[in-house]
Amino acid sequence: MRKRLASMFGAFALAILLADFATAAPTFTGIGDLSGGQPFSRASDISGNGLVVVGYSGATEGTEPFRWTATTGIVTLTGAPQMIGVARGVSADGSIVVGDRSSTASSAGGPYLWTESGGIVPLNTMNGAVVQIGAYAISADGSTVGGKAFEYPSRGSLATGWVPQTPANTPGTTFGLSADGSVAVGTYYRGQGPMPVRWTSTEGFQELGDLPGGRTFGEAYGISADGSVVVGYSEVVEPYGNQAFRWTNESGMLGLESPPSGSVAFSVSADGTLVGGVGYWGKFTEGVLWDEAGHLHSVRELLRSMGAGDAMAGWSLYEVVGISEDLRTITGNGANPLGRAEAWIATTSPADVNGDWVVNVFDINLVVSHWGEVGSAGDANGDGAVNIFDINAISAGWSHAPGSASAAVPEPSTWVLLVAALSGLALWRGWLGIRCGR
Ligand SMILES: [Ca+2]
Ligand SMILES: [Ca+2]
Ligand SMILES: [Ca+2]
Repeated sequence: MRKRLASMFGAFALAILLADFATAAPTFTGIGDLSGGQPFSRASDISGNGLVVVGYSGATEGTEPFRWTATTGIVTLTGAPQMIGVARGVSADGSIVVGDRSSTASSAGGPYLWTESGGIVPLNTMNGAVVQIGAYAISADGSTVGGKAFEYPSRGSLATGWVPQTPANTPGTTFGLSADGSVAVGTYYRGQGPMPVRWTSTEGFQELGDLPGGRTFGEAYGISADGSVVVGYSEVVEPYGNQAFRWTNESGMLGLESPPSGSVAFSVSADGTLVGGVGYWGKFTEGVLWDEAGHLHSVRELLRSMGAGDAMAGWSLYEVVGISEDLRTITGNGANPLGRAEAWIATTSPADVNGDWVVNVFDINLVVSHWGEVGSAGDANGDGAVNIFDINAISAGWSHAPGSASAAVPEPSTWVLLVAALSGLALWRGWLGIRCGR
């Protein structure tokens, strides 16, 4: 017994030593811009697997759609320049992209769908007539495209072409689709302005409500994978003082925590827990994330508190437009150190094992609950095992936020870490006991 305790103490001491070498940093990367033309890029969406960002960028002949991966960098969508247009949506695996293009001498303009194998497929007809504009969303499985045709909220596929969402008696746009494409969200125009709406084939349009104050006015931009959570904005102070909302069937429309000058939510994670968008503090614009409780966090502060301050030096982060399925990667837009508009991509710290963009006691709890397992849940240091080294990786990567990001969560005082480590050791000991008892 004494020998076992001694060996455990030895492991614990070794882990403490190794903590100094733990690397648990988030990443922040500018996406760059296409060569030639205006030096800017703008992200529209990120694939569910977090590996592909799509958007548009200035190039020699004008604005071209781009597709970005870590290995290829930013490349024009077709590989062939001079397709003037934008990319707005990408499928979960990154292989299918939708957007709009301008007409040229050789091709009609309008919505398109792009695949790695098939290249550009025009989506510009409905019932044989040329559709005006445009494709805004694609379902995670790539089966369904959403947008507007003849100014009406519409959806469709390569097989069906565009189909107006019915009843279609008001102009509007579909901005988001559930993973299987069966639920659409967006806006239609009625009364004082756009109304946030949710649509299914069986129920048709459902107005999502309005936050108190201002006009009855808003838009829905993001939807969870199962279609149960919708995010967007609603006007609360006339004119155009907007507040981000999160809607569920159970709660209805609820306002998310908002800075003094307003906010807009653009994106929600597949599981509905993490929301991304923009917050306005007077003349300052900040990319923000809302946690599951609806609390607001500056992305800049979250990244800085986890140790990515240097990578962001000189950048302004203006908005978050996409979140990967595992919550760990986000994309957005900002201004680079030269003051030019540039898209960016960021990943949370490996020590943030529960993917809420804060490294704190809840990450330790997750490690403890997976103690002794082999696998990725709770593996903060990426060695495939869940043990004391993960507790140390978390303590090394702990969020040290001066602002609101961690205000609700205590700093890792010695007793917190000690209790966590001891409870982990107790579990570990139990696990060893079972193993030795065979
Ligand atoms: Ca209102
Ligand atoms: Ca966390
Ligand atoms: Ca580990």
